[in-house]
Amino acid sequence: MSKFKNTDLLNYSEEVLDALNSGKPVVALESTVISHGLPYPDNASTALKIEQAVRDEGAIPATIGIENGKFVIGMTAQDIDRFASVKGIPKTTSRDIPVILAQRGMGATTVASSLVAADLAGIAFFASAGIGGVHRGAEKSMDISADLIQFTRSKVAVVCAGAKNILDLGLTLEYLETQCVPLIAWQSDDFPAFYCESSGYRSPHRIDDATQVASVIEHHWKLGNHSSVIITAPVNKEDAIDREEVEGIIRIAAEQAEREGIRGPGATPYLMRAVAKATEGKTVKANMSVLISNAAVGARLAVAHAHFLKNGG
Ligand code: PSU
Ligand code: MN
Repeated sequence: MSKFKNTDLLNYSEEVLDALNSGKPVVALESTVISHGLPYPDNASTALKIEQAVRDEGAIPATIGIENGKFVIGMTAQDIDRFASVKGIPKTTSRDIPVILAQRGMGATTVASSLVAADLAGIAFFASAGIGGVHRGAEKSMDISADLIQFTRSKVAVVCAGAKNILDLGLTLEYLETQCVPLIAWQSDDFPAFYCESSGYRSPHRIDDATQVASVIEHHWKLGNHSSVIITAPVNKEDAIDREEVEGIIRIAAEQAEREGIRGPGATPYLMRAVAKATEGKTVKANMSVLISNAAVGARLAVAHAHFLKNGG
């Protein structure tokens, strides 16, 4: 018998279940980035490299998706190839989960829905490159990613490179503050902007020591919060893109989205594609680099957290 909840909804890989039962560090990973974030076959090869980066740091990867009425907690290479190549897998955010489960279809999990699964599965860490946020013009469109709301509900440490500056990062930071979500910049001063090293905004906290990050996470949970702690790590310097360089491109893409009436769940994929096209793939390369480097940071912190717990917290 597993010590975890609602296991009838969870289809664990043997490796992930073994790791969780023996207190080994596990890092949950999303699948929207596979099914919607990058073109095939780059998406499949990147997902495998992300998993390898987690293993290289001594943790076990658990790529998450939905299939056959259950969350997949730990995809095989064949699962990853299926999520990368099958057309029309719906982008599944938190509110879509019950529908996709009931219909027993495939679902590519976003940051938000992956956190729902990780929390149920008993996985303490999740890593991705870019979280959703408050969209530019949200004062009119009210487009605020469900990722931000889910952070207030899921007890998971989230390692990311901040959010893309297709969003309003100032408002995103305000929202996280209002919602009491701790935000820490790992070994840097600023809130990063995905493939840009800095968003231009300072992070409220900087921590350079992995054990201290583990301690912050445990303090947050000991305080009774059933919510996330966000830890940001910037893209590697050599793959970083200049903020000014993308700003003009984003402006044009956002105006075009507005003209074409692109709203709702299609907005983020639309903007990401438009920016990738306008930078002739430069952002795609940076995208892959930051996905891999963030997974490595997530794994390193998950390893430190597991040690911290073994040493009595
Ligand atoms: N940002 C990226 N790449 C992505 C996403 C965001 O740079 O692939 C995906 C993530 O799965 C994230 C989701 O959770 O988009 C947010 O979508 P929305 O803004 O519709 O909530
Ligand atoms: Mn949205």
